[in-house]
Amino acid sequence: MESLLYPCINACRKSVCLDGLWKMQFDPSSCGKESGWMNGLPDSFSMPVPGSFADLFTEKEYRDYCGDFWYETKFFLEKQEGKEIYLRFGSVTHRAEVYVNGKYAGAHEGGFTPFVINITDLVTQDARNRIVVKVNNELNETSIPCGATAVLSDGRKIAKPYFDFFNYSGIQRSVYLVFVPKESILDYDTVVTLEGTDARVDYAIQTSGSHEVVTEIFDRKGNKVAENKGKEGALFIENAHLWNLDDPYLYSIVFRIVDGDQDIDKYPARLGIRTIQVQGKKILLNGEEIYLKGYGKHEDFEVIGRTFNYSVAKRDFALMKWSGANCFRTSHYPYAEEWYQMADEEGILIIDEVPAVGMMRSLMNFAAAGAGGKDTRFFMADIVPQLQENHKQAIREMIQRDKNHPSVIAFSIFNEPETTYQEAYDYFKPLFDYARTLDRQNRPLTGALLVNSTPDKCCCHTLCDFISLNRYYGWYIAGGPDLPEAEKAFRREMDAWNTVCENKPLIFTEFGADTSAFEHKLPSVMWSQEYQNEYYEMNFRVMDSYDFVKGELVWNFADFQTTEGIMRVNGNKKGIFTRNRQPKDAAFLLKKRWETKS
Ligand code: CKU
Repeated sequence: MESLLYPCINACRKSVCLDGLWKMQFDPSSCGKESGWMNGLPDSFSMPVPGSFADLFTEKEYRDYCGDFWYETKFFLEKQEGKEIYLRFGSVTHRAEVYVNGKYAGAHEGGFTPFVINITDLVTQDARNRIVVKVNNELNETSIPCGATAVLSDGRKIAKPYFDFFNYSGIQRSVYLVFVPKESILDYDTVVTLEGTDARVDYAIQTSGSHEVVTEIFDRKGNKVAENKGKEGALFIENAHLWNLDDPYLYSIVFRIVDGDQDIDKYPARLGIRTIQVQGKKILLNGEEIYLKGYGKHEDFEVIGRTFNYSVAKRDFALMKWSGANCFRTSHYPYAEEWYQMADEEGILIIDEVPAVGMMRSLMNFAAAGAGGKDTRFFMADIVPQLQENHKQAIREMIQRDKNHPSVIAFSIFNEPETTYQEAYDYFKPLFDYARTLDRQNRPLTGALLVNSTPDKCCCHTLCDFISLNRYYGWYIAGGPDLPEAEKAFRREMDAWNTVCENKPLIFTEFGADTSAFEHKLPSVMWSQEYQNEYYEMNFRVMDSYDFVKGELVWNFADFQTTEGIMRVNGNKKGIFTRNRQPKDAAFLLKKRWETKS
């Protein structure tokens, strides 16, 4: 198996970060391969890695470039004794083909999860080595996320996403050389059970050999609190310090492969002692009911696009906490791993979403290629096998990467697909079943449902452990002066969910109104800050009247970049904060509500 463990440095392992200024070259006619670009790019410019290339250019055709493009870097490799050498990409959007010293090393489909390639036999030690990556950012109906690729009359390709965020692409997350012993730790799982004031931690470790494994847990002061031997077993912590929202206490868990008193390999990680369950209409964290408050987010910021930046992320966590939020959804793709590490530290919950967005043919998915008004069926026989394979892979990589974070409380398997035909159920049922086999913590699974996925018509909500709705009453439906009508329609729909939710919680994963940070108007009009407040007041009034509503994640944390179009004004403006992270009026309304709402 491929190990997706985050790189670390200790006596047994090493990692070298290859981030920096790489070379890049566009390949609009896809001639790079036959022209031998794997041996070096003939006419390149410099490009930061990690980075989303789009907003770094001043030329429109480069910002919107769609097709093949190549990256290259060189690194000096010191002499290594007895180590396997891997190349690890945090993400390459949407697909990559990797060459080392001119030779094919491996490929990966999917732009939001890491992949590793064993390059031990391809590199030369004590010498400089060349890495070349062919990247492609085209969308189609079997890619995750879904979309189409249009060809203009001059032959240029243009991405037509079936989703509402800019198709940022490139080598968007960090690249590492990872050096591990021949016999190494590949993966691990932990499952917490609370027994009174004590905790039981069941663990399972996968290694590439058969030597003994030792697992130890240390508290924050460095005292050893539990130890066990074997690849599977249980550890017991007396008087366990729980991981909670107001006190996100983290233990360290250290896995070692041992040979007598010698360590063959060692991998240290953080461990939060917490449980998460759905019980009847309740969501329980450590056995106590919680109400989810927070945001749907994006990885999106001025200039850097989707590149992870610690300072931006720190500011986002500060704003989330300031507003009284306790949760965010990684709409619409798994974020950089550092987001989850920070959420563990900050005590913020995450609903982790796979990039399955755009599985719908309609105008609402913002697709120029969409067939609005026609048959909206999406899961047709010609695309299902390939789509399902890509979707399965994205689920597997997300769960493998993120399963051990205490902050991750649920996995979202889709965002707003077509769900009103039996084909949709037949498509999703095996994916939910598959996800359940991957998560030993048996976390709740969900998926965000679009407005036409009503309780009577939706075939897929039965697959979800809690129901997640994206609803826009007062924006896409009956906005402005019709707001009272929106409230009535919203209540009618909620009355219908009431019967479905007799024994299941429901949360809102999206609701929001586009709002200009520069518009004020009394009385309000749509797009003004006053209207955003009235919109939220109405929505909260409705949500508060139904006891099965157990969470509200507003859309969106901040304004974000999208494809150009008549529905968007230099991006989506539903942010509670502007794109540069300053509050709109609604931020204060949310803060007032969330500081007391439980
Ligand atoms: C959001 C029709 C609802 C689509 N939903 C998905 C999300 O990605 C969009 O940004 C709504 C919106 O603002 O329209």
